Amino acid sequence: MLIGLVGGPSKGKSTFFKAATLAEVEISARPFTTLSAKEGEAYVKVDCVDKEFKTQCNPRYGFCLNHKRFVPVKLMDVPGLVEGASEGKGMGNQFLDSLNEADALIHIIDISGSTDKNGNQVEKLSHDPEEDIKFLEKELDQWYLRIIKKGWDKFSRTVTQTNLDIKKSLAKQLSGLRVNEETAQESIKSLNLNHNPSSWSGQDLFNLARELRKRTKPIIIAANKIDIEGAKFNFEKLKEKYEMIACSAEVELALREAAKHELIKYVPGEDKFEIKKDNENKLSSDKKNALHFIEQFLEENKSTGIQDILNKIVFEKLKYIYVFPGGVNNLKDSEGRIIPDCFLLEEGSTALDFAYKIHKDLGDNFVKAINVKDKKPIGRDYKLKNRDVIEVVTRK
Ligand SMILES: Nc1nc2c(ncn2[C@@H]2O[C@H](COP(=O)(O)OP(=O)(O)OP(=O)(O)O)[C@@H](O)[C@H]2O)c(=O)[nH]1
Ligand SMILES: [Mg+2]
Repeated sequence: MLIGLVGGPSKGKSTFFKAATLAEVEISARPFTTLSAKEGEAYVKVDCVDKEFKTQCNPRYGFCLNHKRFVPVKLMDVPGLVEGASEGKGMGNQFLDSLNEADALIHIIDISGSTDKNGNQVEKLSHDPEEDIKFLEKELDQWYLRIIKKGWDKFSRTVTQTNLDIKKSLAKQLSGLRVNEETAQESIKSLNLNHNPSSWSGQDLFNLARELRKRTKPIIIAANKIDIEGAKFNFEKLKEKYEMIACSAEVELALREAAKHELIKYVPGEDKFEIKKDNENKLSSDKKNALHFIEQFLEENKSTGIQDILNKIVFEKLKYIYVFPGGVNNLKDSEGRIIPDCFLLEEGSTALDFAYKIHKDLGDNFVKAINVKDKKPIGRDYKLKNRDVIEVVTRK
């Protein structure tokens, strides 16, 4: 799974990326700091099943803190987008194509209104963040349209002349945008388009681009820089109209770095942190003040918002579920790790899909599965539920 971070320059994409992945990336108030796309590992946070089994897991990937399991998902940081990016303005459009692979997008906006559309610093609350939301959607639509238009004449002629199945042909033509037959079919239907693409107008193509973009790249808006005084005013104003979560990438980054340097204990997504005992006297007054500010911020906002955004996009927007492989009498792998894995699967996945997700051989030789929690057998078509622990029994 890949989640892309998008938005105008200086809105805080790289700060969000660094806070979520702790990867080294450059952050600065100068617009266009990021020059190329970069991938890193972020995490969704789930309740680990280890507690239910009265044990402590040892994840192979990700980590587990206080029985909260952090399961890896790929995150991508990209350069800032400006108006006209789809026509090559700003950093151009080449990096937009690197978002082809993204399952969903997080749109980072500066809800404090202290950066303009080109990323320049301005008086706070002076730039209307709603403009950024509108322009980004438009740029993404134009990006899809550009790809659709590539080779469109030949494509539409062939489909019309040889009477090809439109949903199949469209899915094939736009597979780079992750358009499948179902998405193609639903989009054509919802736009009331006929099955003769040569007759579609320019407006039809634009509508199709928009429809496909919405279906293949669900978006959550991250209302960033909520820590800046006055930002809440903008947030309250816009939250009725748009689906957005308030966040402070900067506060999350400070917490994650302090935890990395073992100054504090912090479980990402929580509303509190703890200064490690022997550190209390060693902290400089600057650090103490910063931690005090963060403490107040968390008290007021309940969390930095970063984890909420990642979880919401994966579990609510993309509707993934999480399932653990395990054995009825043994939760360890061959290297002694307890409940080493946790897999993210699409809603509706079956026991057989799960077997294939672990290994092709497990799928090919699938006999049955066992629900480890109640030790009952389940068939290949069993629909998996969140927090299931499943043992796959094979022929060999
Ligand atoms: N107050 C506050 N400042 C933030 C926050 N997030 C980012 N910033 C600041 O905003 C500026 C831009 O941050 P970046 O993360 O580099 O922004 P970007 O969106 O990656 O910018 P480009 O790479 O130029 O597109 C930096 O000075 C950050 O310190 C936040 O949550 N609160
Ligand atoms: Mg950046």
